[in-house]
Amino acid sequence: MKKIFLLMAISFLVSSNAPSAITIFDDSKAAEASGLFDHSFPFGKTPVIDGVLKADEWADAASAFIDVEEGWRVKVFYKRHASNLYFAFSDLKNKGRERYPEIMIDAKGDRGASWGGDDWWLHISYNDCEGKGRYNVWNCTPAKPGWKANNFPLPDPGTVEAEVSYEKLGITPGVSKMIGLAFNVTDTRSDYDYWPASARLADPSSWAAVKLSD
Ligand SMILES: [Ca+2]
Ligand SMILES: [Ca+2]
Repeated sequence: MKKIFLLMAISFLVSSNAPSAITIFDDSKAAEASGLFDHSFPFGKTPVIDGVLKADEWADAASAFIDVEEGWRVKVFYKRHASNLYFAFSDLKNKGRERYPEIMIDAKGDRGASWGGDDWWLHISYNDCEGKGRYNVWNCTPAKPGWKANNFPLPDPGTVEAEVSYEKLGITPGVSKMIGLAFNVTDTRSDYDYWPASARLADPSSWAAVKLSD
């Protein structure tokens, strides 16, 4: 019965050109594999954006991970408070190499297959880079309006914390809604690894559906 339901849900998504609404799956593993797992974006206490993960600072966050290669796993945390979304990435360095975190947000949660004006790309490396409706926009500066992060160079193991305001994203705080969310750790040349693993930078419909609710 679960498989039948899932096949029906997938066939609806494939056949419909309409913006896909929230799809309820009853098979969480298959839903996660499809990138449509319903994650929640928990409300938590405000962290200090200093590149140091203090004890309990992220204990109330949701977590995810990105396997770069065997023996190299980047951990990701995300949570929200009254007017900001918060993110942390740890283990961005391994044996002298580094990966730069990127946060992708489909603010309307419309799951468009191509980038729209509500889709954001935030890149953190030696500077901050951002794109609204575009990605790989390399007009990078030490800081950008509406969000902040600690930048490279980083001490081992490589930790970035970031704060992104609801206002920047055009999201009204305190309103229960679905957004699209994905993370990427990249060397900016040839290597890209994502959460969800099936996510792709070019396709916002491949990002995770995450619930902002109070
Ligand atoms: Ca901190
Ligand atoms: Ca969108």
